[in-house]
Amino acid sequence: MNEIISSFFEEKKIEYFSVLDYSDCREINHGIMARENFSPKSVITFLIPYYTAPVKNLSVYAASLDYHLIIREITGELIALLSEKYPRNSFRGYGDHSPIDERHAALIAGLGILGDSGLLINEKYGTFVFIADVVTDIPPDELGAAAPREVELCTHCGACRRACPTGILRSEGDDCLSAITQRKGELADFEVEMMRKCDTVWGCDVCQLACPYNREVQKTPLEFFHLDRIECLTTDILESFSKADFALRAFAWRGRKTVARNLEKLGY
Ligand code: B12
Ligand code: SF4
Ligand code: SF4
Repeated sequence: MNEIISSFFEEKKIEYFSVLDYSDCREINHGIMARENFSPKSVITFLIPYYTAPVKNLSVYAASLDYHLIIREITGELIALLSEKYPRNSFRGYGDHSPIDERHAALIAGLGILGDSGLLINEKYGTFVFIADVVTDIPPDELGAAAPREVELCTHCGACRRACPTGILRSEGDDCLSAITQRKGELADFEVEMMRKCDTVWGCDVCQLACPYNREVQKTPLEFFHLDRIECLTTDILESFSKADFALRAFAWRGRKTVARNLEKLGY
């Protein structure tokens, strides 16, 4: 492993990272690299643990400030550092909008195992990790890339499948509750009822909370996630947000209307 990369992550308190050959990754958005006229050769993949504490009516991730902010900060700093050493090379940082399947990359990098919940499970932080990546045209051997590993699977205990409110994990439902809470426009009565039952106005953590690998999940060492947490989102809190405050939240990308609708439907 390249020394610059290892010491950078150590300083940032990021314990799980690896370098992969881009060709070992699974491209899910073929357009991105072509549009940018960029020929990727390596991927630096890493985990951002985010568990803080239980939250009342939100997914744990949505209680903290928008995780894209910290992903942008970390990938930006890493890119600046690498650009000094490799001035002729190009870099792109991603988290969510990556050209590759981020779970697949983290899995073949050995950063965790694949759960039946569809999520990557890390040995220390359970499923409560975001996956981020920096893609570059530096050849993989120069960065000390690891060979891809076999994907290891969870114990298939079935707890996540049984707990899933929509049945999507049992191939019975059409949509994940996380997606339902984020959908614009009208929601069907049964969808609102599911949100009420799971007490969520944004996201869904049901399969994660049922998973035995999350029983002793460690809190994130990253201060970012402990700052400005919302314990329970209400209409009053939402209305008190200035435009700038609202923009710092993970649910901001769908606009105020969608979140306000969910709060109103659940009587918050
Ligand atoms: C679109 C999307 C969603 C959609 C659709 C989810 C979905 N299941 O694809 C919605 C809005 C529903 C959603 C919800 C959530 N999401 Co989401 N989502 C994404 C996004 C942006 C793209 C996913 C995608 O389209 N993948 C491509 C499709 C084709 O892949 P797939 O078939 O679903 O993936 C499976 C295979 O690749 C398989 N697989 C992998 N390797 C191998 C190898 C072999 C040999 C085989 C056979 C299979 C296999 O594993 C994958 C998981 O089952 C990713 C970021 C990214 N760029 O990857 C985040 C991502 C997957 N989401 C994430 C999170 C945190 C969530 C939520 C927990 C948020 C919440 N609390 O509400 C929920 C969890 C829902 C769930 N149980 O999956 C994290 C997952 C982190 C982790 N620990 O795994 C990601 C990686 C974002 C990130 N940057 O960290 N999400
Ligand atoms: S996030 Fe919720 S609805 Fe989606 S798969 Fe997990 S338990 Fe099912
Ligand atoms: S709840 Fe059980 S089946 Fe589901 S991901 Fe966790 S270990 Fe796997």
